[in-house]
Amino acid sequence: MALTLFHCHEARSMRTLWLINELGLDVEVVLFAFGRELRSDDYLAHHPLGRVPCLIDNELTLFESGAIAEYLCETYDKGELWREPGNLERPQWLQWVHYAETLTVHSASLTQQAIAISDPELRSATVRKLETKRLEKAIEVLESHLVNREYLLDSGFSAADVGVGYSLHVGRLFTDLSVFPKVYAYYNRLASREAFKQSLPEADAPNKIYTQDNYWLTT
Ligand SMILES: N[C@@H](CCC(=O)N[C@@H](CS)C(=O)NCC(=O)O)C(=O)O
Repeated sequence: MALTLFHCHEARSMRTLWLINELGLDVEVVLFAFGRELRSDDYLAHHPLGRVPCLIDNELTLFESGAIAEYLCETYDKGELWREPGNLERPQWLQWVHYAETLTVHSASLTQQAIAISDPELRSATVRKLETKRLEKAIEVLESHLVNREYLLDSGFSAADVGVGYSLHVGRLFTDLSVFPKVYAYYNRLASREAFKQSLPEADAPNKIYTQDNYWLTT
């Protein structure tokens, strides 16, 4: 088997796993608990920051989910998920593949505030409010873009939807997506895909980062 993916349930590595599943590739998934396990010397030899995703393809090691998406598409896609250089939609494809991170940085910060910082005294209501607002602003951009569109590109589903779809999967835990009807329908369209479902943990899987239905009504 050529591909190995280092993964934590519903972390950004889900973006990579989902794309691999869309591409129908074989992969060995090495699953970590989200936390200290990522800082072992063995893993730091692959990813210098001890984060996920990290993908190994034979001699090649890559970390950074947007770059991994580009690499997987240009190496393994038969033309459906990729928009190759020269394709008229290439610039838009690149923009949305990487816009996924514009969304996810806010959810990552909110994850830190609501989950990773276990002592409530150390959490910041101000950071939480600010990051929620910034996440919502970034979702508003999608809401406008998705008027009369089913997917980010006019030509249809692509790896950009995988990247952004993952961001919404986590973003919906921190703000009510139904407030954005186009985005809500778009997320549900993506979440009904088999490859998406295959990338989710089992309901009772151990070591999940997110164990509540959402974090915007509580704490
Ligand atoms: N921009 C990077 C971010 C990678 C990242 O920060 N991953 C998080 C999971 S969503 C992580 O591994 N965090 C563990 C930690 O910070 O200790 C990417 O998209 O690959």
